Amino acid sequence: MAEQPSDIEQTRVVLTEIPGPASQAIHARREAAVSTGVSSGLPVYIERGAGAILVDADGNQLIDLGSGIAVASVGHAHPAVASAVAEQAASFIHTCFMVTPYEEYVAVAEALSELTPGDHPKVSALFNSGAEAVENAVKVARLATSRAAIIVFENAYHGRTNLTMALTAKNMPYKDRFGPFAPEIYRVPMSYPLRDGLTGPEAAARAIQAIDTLVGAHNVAAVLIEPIQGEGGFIVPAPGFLPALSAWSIANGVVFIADEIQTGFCRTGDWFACEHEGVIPDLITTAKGIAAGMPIAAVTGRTELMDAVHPGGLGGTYGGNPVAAAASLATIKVMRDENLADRAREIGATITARLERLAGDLGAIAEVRGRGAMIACELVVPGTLEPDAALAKAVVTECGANGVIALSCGTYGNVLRLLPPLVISDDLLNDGLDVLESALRAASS
Ligand code: PLZ
Repeated sequence: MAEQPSDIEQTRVVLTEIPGPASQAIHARREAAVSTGVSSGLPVYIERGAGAILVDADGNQLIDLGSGIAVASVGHAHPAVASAVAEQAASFIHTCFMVTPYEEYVAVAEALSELTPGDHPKVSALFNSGAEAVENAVKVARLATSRAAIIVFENAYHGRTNLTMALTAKNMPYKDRFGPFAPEIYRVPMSYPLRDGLTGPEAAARAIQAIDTLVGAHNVAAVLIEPIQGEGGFIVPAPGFLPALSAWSIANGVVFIADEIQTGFCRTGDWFACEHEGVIPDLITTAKGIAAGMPIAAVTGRTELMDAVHPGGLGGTYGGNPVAAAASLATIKVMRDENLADRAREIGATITARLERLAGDLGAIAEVRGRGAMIACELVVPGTLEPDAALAKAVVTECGANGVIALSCGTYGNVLRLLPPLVISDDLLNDGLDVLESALRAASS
């Protein structure tokens, strides 16, 4: 199938109020049909997309600075991914790998062995969502070590299933009244340079002391950590924190699991965020950017850990579905061919420079942080470190009204985060940032 260039121009176009009348009409139907338990940040109903532009039901062209939460890294409806999906769907859609396997699954596992950090023998198992990958990494670590305790961190986000709710830190909206939660999960302090002022080794010593005191190293199956925390506020641990935890894990027979579901696949300017400090995880969980929006996730790790599991111990009906696997292979090829890790660094440099200039003018920006095309600013009441969630919310709303999709995050909801598609042009990025900047200036004045 030929790769059709899209007819959607990479420019922002605002034709109506946002959400416009067509979106509002669909929204009225939604209110009668969809649970209010599922909410949408910006209820514009999307009809088409290309690159970094989403087109809504009213014909508005929105700049996507969120990539559907770090998923559409190669851009929306990339022609190579779209044709891989169409070709695979026309060929066969499903067999269940546990019933009759197919090559695409194997090829994704091969790519993961090659791309993930470390040149030790590795194998993968494929799943449908990030949460499912995290659950399975925990299963593998517990079985391989015959230990139960899992160490997680303040501000962590690992999913919404029962086990992953227990692993996730924040109560609202993820956990409130959904318990009881899974046992043997222990939360220890994270390195959060803005708020703890500690060096990486100091913060690691604090976390390790908590583990030794509260749990005992010999009871610990795994340390599970996002190398840069995503939902928790784009918190970049101080240099040395991750290497110290990794070294402690090795010394104590503890499985070090990097949750790279949000940070992986070129987002931070490397294939994986762990690479930045040369950390080699025993197991790594991936999803999101791996397949540009088709649901697929993976656990990749040391063969001796992964293969400790009895045959049939891991699986699921759809895990590594052929269409999603074909999308993943096409996505990885685009990332390689278009050198998107380097592009992520350029995007990060542009965003950081602009936000830092703005931080010079606005006391509300306590810190600009992140890596590659995963950049955030933390908003506070000027002159304090008191989180200002209302300001973050006002800015996101104002961006939406002007045709820019921006996201907030953070345990305190006070962090504005930028995760643009890595194929965004400089012009479009700067237009989006102009809107964001005006919104921030207006809302904080
Ligand atoms: N681990 C590090 O970022 C998903 C969730 C949004 P799933 N983050 C976005 C929301 O409110 O549900 C995520 C992540 C990290 C695990 C997950 C979970 O991935 O594919 O959403 O299950």
